[in-house]
Amino acid sequence: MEERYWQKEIETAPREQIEAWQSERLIDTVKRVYENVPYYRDMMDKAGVKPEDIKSRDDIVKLPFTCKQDLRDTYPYGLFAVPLKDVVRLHASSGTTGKQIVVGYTKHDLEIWDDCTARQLVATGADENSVVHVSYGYGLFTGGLGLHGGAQHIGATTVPVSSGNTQRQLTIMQDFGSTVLCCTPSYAMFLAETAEKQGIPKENFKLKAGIFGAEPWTEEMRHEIEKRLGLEAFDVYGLTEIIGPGVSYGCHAHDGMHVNEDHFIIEIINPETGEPVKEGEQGEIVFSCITKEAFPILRYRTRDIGYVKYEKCSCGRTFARMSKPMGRTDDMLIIRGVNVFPSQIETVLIKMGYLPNYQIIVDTKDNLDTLAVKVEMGEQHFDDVVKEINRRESELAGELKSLLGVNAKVILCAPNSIERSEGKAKRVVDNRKK
Ligand code: DLL
Repeated sequence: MEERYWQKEIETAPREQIEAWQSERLIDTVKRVYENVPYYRDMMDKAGVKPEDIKSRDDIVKLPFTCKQDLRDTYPYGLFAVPLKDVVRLHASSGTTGKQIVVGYTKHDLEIWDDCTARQLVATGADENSVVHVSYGYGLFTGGLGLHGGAQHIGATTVPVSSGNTQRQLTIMQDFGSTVLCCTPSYAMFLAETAEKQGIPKENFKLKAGIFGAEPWTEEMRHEIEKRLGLEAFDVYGLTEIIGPGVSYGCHAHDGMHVNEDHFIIEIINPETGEPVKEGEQGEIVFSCITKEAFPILRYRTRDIGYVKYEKCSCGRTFARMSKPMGRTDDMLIIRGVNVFPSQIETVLIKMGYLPNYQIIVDTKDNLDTLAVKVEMGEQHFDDVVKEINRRESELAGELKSLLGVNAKVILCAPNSIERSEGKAKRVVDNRKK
């Protein structure tokens, strides 16, 4: 099949061209924020860097980092670089602790965003004949309106279903002939499960592609969803602070996500030292926005862990590819000194034939951390005798121990006993934080 692009000349531009765009746009953005955002001016003055010091994209390392705390300190509009009258949309992210963070978009920013998500949609094969079913939440969350904008931009028939009401989602998907499904991977799995339970064969759906993101998920889960919904599943990444979904996008190669580098500069740093790491090495992902007018955040520390590579992709795109983030530094659990990401546990569960319906419970006993993993059994296992269930539990515990290097208590539980989410799944209960 011939590869399709939304903006071919940009998505496949030579690396020198991409870097030239980045240099020119970074210089301009730094000037703009220095002039218009007192908070940035102060930060740059404190770091002893002036706009004139930024002569190319390589000088980005001279700029100070921004982090979530800066957004909280300037809540709600303190980092906006244009007057509020030019801001046509606000989005916000709730976060688990502290105040919301608020971001703004000018008309031009929304056009950029539409292009970013349009590139994702077209990379999956979508076009004006597609029926794009958007089940990400609409509202202050960027998922719904982000994909919605891109879908309309490419002229697809856009179905703004938003999240929730699973039964209605399944009916609409069948009756409206949805060809592209956009939602979190955990919700895609739940839709598949519910359809199966109701005896709806996957042939009743016309789905060709799924655009799933907003939470960490594994390659194993991607295959599982593909099999169960009969579609090709693509990974999409983004965060509210940068633009929302469409910061980077998956293609048919499924080998990393293409960063929209004409709008964002990606860096990978050592989270301890703040120094850049080598290409291909894992570290904290940092983004700078180089075309946004209202909220052009620079060197934002995402706390997501991943790596980047610059070689040309087999799809023809030349944009850098970032790996699927394995989680945020703040999602990483430290169990008796060992670092554990929920996604590593998910990999083992799926490999061992379980569905990714699980919950990780961390606690302390006698001042030692304990790790328990509750996993749902499939209907086929549920009739098993206790002895067989015990055997399965120890088998899984053994696999987890060999991959993670820590002991985990595995509790197999009844099908449907773990709560499903319509948005981002809550996988971890850490009772140590109470
Ligand atoms: O989740 C934006 C989004 C909406 C992305 C729809 C993709 C699809 P936030 O709520 O601000 O924004 O959360 C951003 O979610 O820093 C990552 O930790 C995580 N995340 C997003 N996409 C992925 C992904 C939206 N594909 C945070 N894989 C980010 C892993 C992801 N984690």
